[in-house]
Amino acid sequence: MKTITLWNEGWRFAKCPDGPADPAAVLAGEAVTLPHTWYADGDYYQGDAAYQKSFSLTLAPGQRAFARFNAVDKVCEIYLNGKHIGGHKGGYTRFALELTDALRPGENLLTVLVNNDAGETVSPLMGDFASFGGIYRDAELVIAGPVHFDLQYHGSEGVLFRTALRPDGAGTVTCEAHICGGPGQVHYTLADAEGHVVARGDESLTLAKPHLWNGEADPYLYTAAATLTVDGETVDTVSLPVGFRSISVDPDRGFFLNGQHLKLRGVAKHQDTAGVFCAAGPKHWEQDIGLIREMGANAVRLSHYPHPQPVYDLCDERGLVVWAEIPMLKLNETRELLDNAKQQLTEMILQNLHHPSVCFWGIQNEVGLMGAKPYMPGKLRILNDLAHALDPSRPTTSSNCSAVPIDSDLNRITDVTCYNIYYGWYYGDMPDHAAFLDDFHAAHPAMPLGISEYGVDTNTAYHSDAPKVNDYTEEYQALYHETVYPYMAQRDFVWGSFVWNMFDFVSPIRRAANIQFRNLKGLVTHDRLTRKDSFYYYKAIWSQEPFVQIAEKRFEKRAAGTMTVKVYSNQPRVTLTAGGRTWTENTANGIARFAGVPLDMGDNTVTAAAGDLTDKAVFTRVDQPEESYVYVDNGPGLHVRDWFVDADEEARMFPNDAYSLRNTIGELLACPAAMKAIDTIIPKLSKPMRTGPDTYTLEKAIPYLYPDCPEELAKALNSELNKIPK
Ligand code: GCB
Repeated sequence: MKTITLWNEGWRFAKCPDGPADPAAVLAGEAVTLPHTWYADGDYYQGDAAYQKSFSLTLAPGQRAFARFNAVDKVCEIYLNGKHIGGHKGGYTRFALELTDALRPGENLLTVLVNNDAGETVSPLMGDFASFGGIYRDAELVIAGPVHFDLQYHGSEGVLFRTALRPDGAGTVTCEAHICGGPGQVHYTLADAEGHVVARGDESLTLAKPHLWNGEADPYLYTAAATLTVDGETVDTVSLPVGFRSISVDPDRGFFLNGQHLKLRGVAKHQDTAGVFCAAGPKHWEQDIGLIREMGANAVRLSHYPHPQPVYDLCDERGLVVWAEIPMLKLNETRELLDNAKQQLTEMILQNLHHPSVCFWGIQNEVGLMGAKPYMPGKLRILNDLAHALDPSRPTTSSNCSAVPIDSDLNRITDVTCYNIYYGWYYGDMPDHAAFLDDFHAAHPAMPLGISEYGVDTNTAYHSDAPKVNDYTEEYQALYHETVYPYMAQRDFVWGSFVWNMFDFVSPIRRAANIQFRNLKGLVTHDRLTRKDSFYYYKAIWSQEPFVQIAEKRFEKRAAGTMTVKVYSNQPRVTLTAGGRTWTENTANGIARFAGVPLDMGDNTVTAAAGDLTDKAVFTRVDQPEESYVYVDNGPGLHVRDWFVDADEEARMFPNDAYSLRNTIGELLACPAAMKAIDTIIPKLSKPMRTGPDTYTLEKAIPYLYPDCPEELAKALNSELNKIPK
């Protein structure tokens, strides 16, 4: 029988800035326990590193040993006793390598050389998140008998279970076993949630009346098991959770689960959590999925890469509809990159196709960010066809961005398509959502449209009673979500929407709102300790669990004599008590608003009640507006865009010894060659540059001087400036 042992203890680790370590030599490194990442805020090391583990292992005759890694970020080569035993390219999927032939009696030395450089051939090549680096999910030692299910089959368990519903309502499980080491007999069983075996078979399983997996309403799971026997003796088993459900997406009416319409109320999430970053574990995953369910979301986009297996398990158990995707965020012309994308897509699908929660395979996110290139559709079609070939049962999806016009071919590749839209944040105004959705639907009446991202950054320290774009206040984030979500909710043709993002997450290139290295679009902070006001907005309109929550509690100090108290609740009416007076209001769009509530100097306790539910807040009247609530941005404009450039590209684009957009306007005005380049490439800039303040860098000033400046033009100008030595 196969034994699987966690192999997380007893590793040594070292960064290797001078190049890969000698895999045959003992590593002088620090002792670490897996899961482990070398990422630290402010120390985003991208390069070579090594892990090493000494162990002894004696195998019985015929036994085989494997090292299995649930993820190594991002590329690794693995050696046993100095002998190369294999490698893996891609930081988010599982793989196993055989140790057997390189094992020796006594002590063995396993060396994992890891590299997390951006590179040009292994996705992701860029992104608004970290390639953290490390063996950051569990490692396992697997000892198998001579005949076993092939755990090297694209990192799967060696057995694939594909569930389907027949038109007569019967459930089927098509089983596909990959056996190593010789012939064997495979027998399959299906057990219900109580563990009773309800179907048996040698190739497939059939159940006349399956209990359906029905999302949050009833996430019912079965367990499918495969038993491998040789001469009547059991030599291997694999069991995986499965579920029976049907899904479809209609371009006019949206998503259907088991024939019933289900509007997908989604959020997106990255895998990192404060303190441990990507090396999160079960308690973090439980907490995250718990918060998503508490808010009442019924769908999650597990972005921008495959997440740990237990997270998909939790989604199965909690009834969340999952969008799973590969880390394809920049698509170049190289053959290697496409081959690697195919490998990562194959691994994602074959490792996850048993999960009933997974309903969409995402093949790309914003590859057209810098403009769709003619080679892109062909390459994406290859990925789309591969996804269909591996799993015809699920729709493929993709996310485009504002740089991709509605009529682009990139909107004609996957079964359903989506946009990441940021009207009211990076560009445009909040009401622009309506026209965009309607225009897309009119142009593509047969293409189901979803919104794969929308959101704004906020630092919960900042507050305003007149919130506006780019002020990073908690109140602007709330206003934005309250305003824009109804545009999507009211349109049946929008099959789903996914808030960007459920949690603040690490982005090493961000500096906005005085919090470094974070994208702050979360509804919950990175440490999961603070639910921002917007969280309660969604809870009010999505969750069935009765609650009442006074908004703006962190906006405690008030300088005016009255305030509008906003209360989020999923109850029809809310009563507010303050200063001995009482008001009652109906809720609309999850909000009850009480205008003109008087505030006395000092503390004012306000109580909101709906039935038995109550919530309390204290607002303190002060003489002067609280200065710390205002974000002072000493370089306005570009923070919100600066992730468009990744760290490597950044070093190339902004060299120290030549001019670039990072020079101040004053420096550029003083350099005739630079001004000649500006007058030639973006003549629109030259007048406002001469008349406005000259202390900002041109990069930060462009959105003000020429708000619609095409990114391509700015890049072209930057390249010309780079030719002028300082
Ligand atoms: C996007 C990207 C996502 C970013 C997000 C943002 O469109 O797909 O990775 O994090 O925008 O916050 O700018």
